[in-house]
Amino acid sequence: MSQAPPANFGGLDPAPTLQEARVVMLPVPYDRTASYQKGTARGPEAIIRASGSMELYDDEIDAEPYTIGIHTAAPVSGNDDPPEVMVKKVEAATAGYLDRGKMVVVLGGEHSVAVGAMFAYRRKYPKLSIIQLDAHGDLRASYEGSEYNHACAMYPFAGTVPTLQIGIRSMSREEGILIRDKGLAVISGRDFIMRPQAALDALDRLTDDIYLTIDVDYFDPAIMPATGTPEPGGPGWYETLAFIREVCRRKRLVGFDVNELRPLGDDAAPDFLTAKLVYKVLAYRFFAGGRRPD
Ligand SMILES: [Mn+2]
Repeated sequence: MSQAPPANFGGLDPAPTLQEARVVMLPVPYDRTASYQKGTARGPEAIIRASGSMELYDDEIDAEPYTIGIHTAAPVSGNDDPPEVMVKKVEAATAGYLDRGKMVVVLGGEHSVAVGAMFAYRRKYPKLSIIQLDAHGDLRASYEGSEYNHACAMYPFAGTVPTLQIGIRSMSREEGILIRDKGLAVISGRDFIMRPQAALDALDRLTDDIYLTIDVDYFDPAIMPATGTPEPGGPGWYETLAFIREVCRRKRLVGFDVNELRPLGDDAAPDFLTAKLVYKVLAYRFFAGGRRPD
């Protein structure tokens, strides 16, 4: 048995300090409001563990993205906190790192871990737009007694900032009405797969500063079975990467989160997919967009 890599994103040795890092990984091991299956609280740890066995060289873009400096922070919040407290803690932590000039990458946890991060980013970037990759609309005003339930993650932002929701293929009737009434930009899983150009055209409706929130149930369950509420008919790996790369080329990706990984334990492939997804987003943001790593 070889020695386990250090417990930070990328298994970096030595682990970059906050001072020398451009990017901060912020684990939020939280699944208190999960409605179907618990277990996403173990997501951050599984992502970090898998990332320690990942190649740090990106062959697609011929770069080593970890050289920007990736600092893994201590976890914020946990299931002892009610959702509104968790959201506040994530918002405060995110705002603190943003003030120090860092890009914060929240690792969930259920999708509600993104809400506090998006509040903090919106304050830092007043012209923020949000792109959501997800199977579900997450547009409920409240669910099971809380407005911070994972099924409500996008409600505070939809219609308030420009949004683009991609991969959506499951929603309530009320969410469907909201989408029509507010004229929200929503591209279903089917449309994204059949007409990827439609998603690229929709980018024109967004501002330049983009926040990306990725619920892994966006992906087809064939490659991402490890999530609490899987939905058939999701996009695959390469078409998703191509889209994210194009977002980074056309816009300024200011931050992102990845959430809803529910580790299976005996199948590590989804953990590796999620870790690599995080690393690919960093690769595109800092090395493939024709922009300097600022
Ligand atoms: Mn979601």
